[in-house]
Amino acid sequence: MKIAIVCYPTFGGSGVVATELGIELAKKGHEVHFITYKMPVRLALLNPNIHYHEVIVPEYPLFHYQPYELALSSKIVDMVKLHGIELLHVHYAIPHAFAGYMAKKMLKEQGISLPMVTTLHGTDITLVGNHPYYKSAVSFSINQSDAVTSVSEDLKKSTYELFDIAKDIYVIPNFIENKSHTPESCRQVLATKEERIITHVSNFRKVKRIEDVMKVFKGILEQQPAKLMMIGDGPDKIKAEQMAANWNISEKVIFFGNSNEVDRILKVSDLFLLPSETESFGLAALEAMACGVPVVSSNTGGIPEVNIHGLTGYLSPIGDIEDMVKNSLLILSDTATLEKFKTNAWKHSLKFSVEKIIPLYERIYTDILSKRKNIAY
Ligand code: GMT
Repeated sequence: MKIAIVCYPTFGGSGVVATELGIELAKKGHEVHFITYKMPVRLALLNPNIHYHEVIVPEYPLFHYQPYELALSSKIVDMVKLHGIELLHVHYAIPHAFAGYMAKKMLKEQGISLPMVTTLHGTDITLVGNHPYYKSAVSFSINQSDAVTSVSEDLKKSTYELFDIAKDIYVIPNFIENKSHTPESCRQVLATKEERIITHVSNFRKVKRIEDVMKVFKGILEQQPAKLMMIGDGPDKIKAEQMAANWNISEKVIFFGNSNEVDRILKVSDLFLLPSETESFGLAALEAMACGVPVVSSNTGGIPEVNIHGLTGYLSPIGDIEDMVKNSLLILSDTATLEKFKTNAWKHSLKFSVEKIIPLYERIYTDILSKRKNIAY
């Protein structure tokens, strides 16, 4: 199949899922065309089946807002015609599903049919899409998609509750490449033998409740020698740095920024913290589990579909620091328990392996392409 993928090419979960999906599809022999405003961060163009087309939005002083959707939909039209692309898969409804719909309409005028799959990732539904300024356009473009997928049962439920959706939504969870969870030798660089390594990875936005990460770590540190690895960058990072300084624990917290060595750090970690306000899936938690790291998280959104209470880690009510500290100490306090949680986390992550999940997307592509064959344009 010749598939175009539209996504946000940044460090966000939706961009990571879209990029990894494209890479896996290319490995399986599909021709994949990424259409984005920047090269996706995890994309390497070493596979001859992977193509990248940059969307350029010319700056024009008359426009207060540069019309990205217009440039994107034109680029989709041009690339579909040039490369004979058969199917469009947009990740994140805003504005990709809308731009995709416009491209579909333009192509239809020229006798070309372009089926579109829209994957909902969470923030496009629960945090942004539901805003009155966007709601009508988001509902419309979801309903105009040929197939709609969501990354968790919880997100599917919220989408039906928040929008007027007439389409079936298929749940296809986030996925992960199988990894060995054998610790690497960099452990001693990060912490002493006695210290447990606690890790958090995110874009440090308000929804991630970075202050809770810091408070939980402080609670753990009062009972147990530990170090905190903070990976990623975003608006609330400064707050975390200030909290560490105010509590005189700066030497116990390492800020890595947007590191390319996330897996290496995860593989030596003992616990992953994800106290988010909301999380449609929690890809970061799954990435930690795949490296053999148990998770202490909030029990919100789709997280309980990934982190299983008492097996792969623990779930607590949002903002319940005391409970999160208690749960962290339950996991960390003795080596046998920690090893049991680590193994469980790794084993459970296999449920979300690429081999299991990619065929679910392929099945949707095949279905909508075969339906297209029966439609006369
Ligand atoms: O979590 C973020 O801030 C990034 C966001 C995104 O839109 O890229 O992630 C969302 O999509 C991920 C991939 O499907 C999910 O694993 C995340 O849970 C989801 N984030 C939220 O719902 C807050």
